[in-house]
Amino acid sequence: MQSPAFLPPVKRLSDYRAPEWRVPHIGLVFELDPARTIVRARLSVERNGDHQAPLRLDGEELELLELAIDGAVQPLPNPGADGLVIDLPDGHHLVETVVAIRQEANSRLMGLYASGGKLCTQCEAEGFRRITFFPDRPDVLSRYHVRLEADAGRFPVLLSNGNPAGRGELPGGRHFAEWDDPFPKPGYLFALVAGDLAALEDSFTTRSGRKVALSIWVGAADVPRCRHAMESLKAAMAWDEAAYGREYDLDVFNIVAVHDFNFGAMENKGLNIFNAKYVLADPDTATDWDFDAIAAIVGHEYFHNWSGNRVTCRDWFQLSLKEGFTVFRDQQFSAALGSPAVKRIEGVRALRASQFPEDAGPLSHPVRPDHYLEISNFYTATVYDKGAELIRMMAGRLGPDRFRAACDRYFADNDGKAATVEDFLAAMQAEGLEAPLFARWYEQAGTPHVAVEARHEPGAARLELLIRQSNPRAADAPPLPIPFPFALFAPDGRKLAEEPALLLTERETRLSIDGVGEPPILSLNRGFAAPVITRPAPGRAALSVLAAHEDDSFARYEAMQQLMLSALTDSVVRGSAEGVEDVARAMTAALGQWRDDPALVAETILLPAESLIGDQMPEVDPEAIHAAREGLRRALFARLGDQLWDIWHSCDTDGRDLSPQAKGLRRLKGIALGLLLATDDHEATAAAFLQYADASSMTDRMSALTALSHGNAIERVEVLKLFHDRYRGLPEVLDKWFLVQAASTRPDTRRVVEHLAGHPAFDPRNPNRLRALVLGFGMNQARFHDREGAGYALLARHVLATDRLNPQSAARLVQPLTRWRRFAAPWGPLMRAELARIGSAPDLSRDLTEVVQAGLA
Ligand code: B3K
Ligand code: ZN
Repeated sequence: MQSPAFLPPVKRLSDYRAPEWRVPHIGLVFELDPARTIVRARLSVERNGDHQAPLRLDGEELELLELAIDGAVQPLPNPGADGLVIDLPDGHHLVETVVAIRQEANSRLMGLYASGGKLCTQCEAEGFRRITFFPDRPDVLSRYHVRLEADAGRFPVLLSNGNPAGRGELPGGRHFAEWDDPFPKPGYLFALVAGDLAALEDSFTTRSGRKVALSIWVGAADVPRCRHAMESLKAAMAWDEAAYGREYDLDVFNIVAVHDFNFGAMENKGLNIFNAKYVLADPDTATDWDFDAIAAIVGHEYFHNWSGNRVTCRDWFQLSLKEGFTVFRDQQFSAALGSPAVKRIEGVRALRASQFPEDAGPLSHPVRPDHYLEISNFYTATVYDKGAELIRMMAGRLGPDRFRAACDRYFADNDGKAATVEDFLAAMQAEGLEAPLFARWYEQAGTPHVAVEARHEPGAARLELLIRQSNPRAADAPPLPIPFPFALFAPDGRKLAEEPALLLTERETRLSIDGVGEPPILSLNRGFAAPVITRPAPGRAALSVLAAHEDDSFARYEAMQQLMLSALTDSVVRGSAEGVEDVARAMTAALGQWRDDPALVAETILLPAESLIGDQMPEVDPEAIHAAREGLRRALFARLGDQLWDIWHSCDTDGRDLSPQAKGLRRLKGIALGLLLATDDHEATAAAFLQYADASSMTDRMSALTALSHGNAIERVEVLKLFHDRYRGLPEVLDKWFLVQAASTRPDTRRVVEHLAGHPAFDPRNPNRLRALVLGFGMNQARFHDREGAGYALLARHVLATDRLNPQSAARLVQPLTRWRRFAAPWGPLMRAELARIGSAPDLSRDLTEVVQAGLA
């Protein structure tokens, strides 16, 4: 493989230095124009400490038109590839620049760009330097005053951060708006939006009596579909006051939805910008999953106002300080809105589906990484989701009152500052947490393993436990503090003992429990208290007992999952169908309780994804796994058909009913339908078609479409056409149509994906569409991995084409190939070859280079 001609230097946490210059105030004037925007910046700069270093301003793809120092126009310097270096004699100066930006050529969607006739920005992590010359690092905090000028007809709405500070007419049909943000912030939180937008408006009065005007801005036709996002926002504002004592601090809060966006949403101060997919919803266009995701993301971005904006990060290595904490906060919020047990199950499933494999693969890194090439590659499941698990462990250890006190202290001590993980830990320690131990979790990559050996002494009625922790990725690293609650059950299901507060702190822990007269069944890491892998999994007899009798709902779910995984891995490795009867029995019992808690039963009976089955195997054979899982589905259909039909007939809901109960019924109905379609059974395909046609919600419509999408029934073709024709005008809904076909396990899926890449509605510049079709296919384990490597070649073509347009997207798209080491021949070697071919292409972006290099190393 040819090495890249140019590799920018690796950035290291250990190289951190305080900024040499501060910028207490910045004034910005934007002369917005569809083709070429002029940006005038006035920076008051201030030397930070006793040194002679020049002022360094980052800048990228900016055309410098003017430079003035303290009012004196300077000869135009030639900016280097990454910015301006200016020698300044004194301690305080005024630096003024004028630059031009050609935002219509911006397909990276970083900095100022155009989306559907609107102009908008994305600055995190390093996009502000694509707008103006500035020290673009999170520890340089400034007060912003912004003036936007634009054509009044084309851009009637002009928004920026903070509070409105004036607006008026200008000659030539132009107008202006001014915005003032009283809270100092780093450049990554800057935002502007200009366009022809309409708002859903509402208000929220904070507990101290501040009336905040709330607006969600979209195209006029979409205003009615913003109601759920607005209700979610108000709920989030009230929840943050009640749960964390955090109040909103500006007079206005604006959300804008755009269709072209690199990720979910962005927490810019007072002006959140959202991927439209996480704003627009009504029962006809959004599934229950979408409704929940909107509430979670609206909450997440709102919660950043404190965990991220009022207290920001000193440097990007501290990213989890705001992201892990804010994910934890949004998880608590979602739990409060729905069922805590179901939310926990969903959270752990997501962690195992993305973070565990990441931590076991070539992109593994600590929650606080110590180096990176491109920070955009570190907005990962590890930083977000494992980061949230670390906060959860600390919160659990302190208990609600002391955790709240510790958070209050953290916010009070660091308000208006750029903080570090150490600052957070110091606040936790002040309330009694063993912070130096928990700090270790931030430094170590890899998922820890906890192995438990049990010895029962019947004579002494004693159980001896030897518990060993290890981290295969960091063998020499110090042991971690691991909360490890467990319980003991008798074979008849009685609970014998419970240990809710055990904290493992050593490599080996020995415990002796008296009064245990019979050999018990161990239920370990109850509630998934720690993000670890526990070994060995209990045998199927023990799992059947736990699945039926555990009183911790997560542990009951876990036992059922383990039972299914055990049956599936046995079938893959030994071709044995032995486990099926145990699964069928446990499932029959679980289904018997569906009326009590349909959502929980739905989670419990959900078959593990093929990728998760692969994660349990020494090496992945995608064909054998697919065959085993299909075999189990058919066996369950044969044994449980009557019960499943009964559920399918009984779970009708009104699509407008978004209560947890109604959502649970729809979820259960969808999962039941999926099992009923394990074969191309006529009655089942007819039922699916009927469900599609009669659906009063997108949830029912989508579960029918998904269930049909894998089979051969003619109804599949028909519902795909109906769906396309009904939703062709709504991009965030049409994405579902692309995804459902890319995720189909039908043998012709790759050819379908190739065909869809030529569909007039496929636009590789749109991240949502690209993700739906191409990443959707890359994550389809059964069909991405064909024996000729044609799926890999398809992905590679899209990765290389995308890299020219949007490096962040390309670096995400390539990730399925980086897992080649886990796959058996012929797949693994073919994946590696394709990855190497991508790596040898000329002029790869820094983003893609970093991921490909790590994948090949
Ligand atoms: N903070 C942003 C993510 C920015 C991603 C930059 N590559 C959204 C969020 O986590 O809330
Ligand atoms: Zn976030």
